[in-house]
Amino acid sequence: MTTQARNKAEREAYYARIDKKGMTPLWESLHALVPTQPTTDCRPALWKYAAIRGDIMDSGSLITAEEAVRRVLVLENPGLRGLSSITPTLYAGLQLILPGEIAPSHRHVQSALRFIVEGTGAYTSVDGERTIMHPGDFIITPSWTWHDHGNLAEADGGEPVVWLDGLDIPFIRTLGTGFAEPYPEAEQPLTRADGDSLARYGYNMLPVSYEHTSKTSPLINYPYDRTREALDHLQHHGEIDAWDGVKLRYVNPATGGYAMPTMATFMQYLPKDFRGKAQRSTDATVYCAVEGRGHAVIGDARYDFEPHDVFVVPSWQPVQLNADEETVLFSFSDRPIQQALGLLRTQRID
Ligand code: GTQ
Repeated sequence: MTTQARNKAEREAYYARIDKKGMTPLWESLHALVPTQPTTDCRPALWKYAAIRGDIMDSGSLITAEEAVRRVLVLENPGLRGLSSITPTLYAGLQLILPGEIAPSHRHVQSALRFIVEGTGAYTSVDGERTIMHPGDFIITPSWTWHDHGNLAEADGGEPVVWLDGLDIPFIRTLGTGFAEPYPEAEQPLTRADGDSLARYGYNMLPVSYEHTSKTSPLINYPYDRTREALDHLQHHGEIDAWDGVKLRYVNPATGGYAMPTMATFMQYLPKDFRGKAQRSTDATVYCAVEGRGHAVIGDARYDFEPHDVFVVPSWQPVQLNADEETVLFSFSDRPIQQALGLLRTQRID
């Protein structure tokens, strides 16, 4: 036996011995554990809405919202199958609610965002306030607040409504801090008028007595018509950034920080024929196309998107956004977590 083979056999025997005692040698995995740059199981992926819309609608005849509690098709990253994760820290799913249905009230530590994809007539109630959903609205369910969803009866103009859920489920699972409980009734009582939080917090003013204690924005709905108006004004009169087009960040009006403590949300406008420069960042990002069409180049693969399509860009993979028509993209990531911990890195390439 060569010295090398003897060493190898000796080491394997040693590893087997310490394995039985719950130990493993660092030197065999050091470089994988502490990589020179991010390595991740998260892969670029695209869900074409046209290809999955039928499956979402089929779920409506398979199970009621009440029985399902939340009737959602989870978008699983192909590199993270079985983990209900679209990125290592974030969960995304498409939720369906039919006219007349109620998704019963509950609360949980996980924060949720809703980005409305199609349909009108549905609503969500958060902490005693009901807000009607419109396509393109960004709606917040803060950690540990009661929330139930409903949809007006067909006679009142209700139609199937689908929205994209974004939650910090994998992150909370990693921390081991998840608690949840059902509300004793299907719906919580409404204690505030529709539009209450918008009037209080959504007009660049705050009630004089307001003191912010929550980590989450007090505004529950950021309506699309206003977001769109801001983007439109800026694309006419402002600068078009060569990487991002016109990109706005949703804020907590009481702090100027992100609207939610664990998830950052953005909306951006790309002009027709925009060819974005490449960039990368350590926050894996989920995009949902709202208007227009175009393609993202992630690494060296091309992903063509149109309205309602969802795609994900993993940590540190170069991405370029391109538009063939005037395009609007919603996106979210765990950027607030990374920034709070001093971990975020971003790089504009070119
Ligand atoms: O609407 O409360 O997609 O609790 C996953 C878990 C939605 C919700 C999801 C949830 C919800």
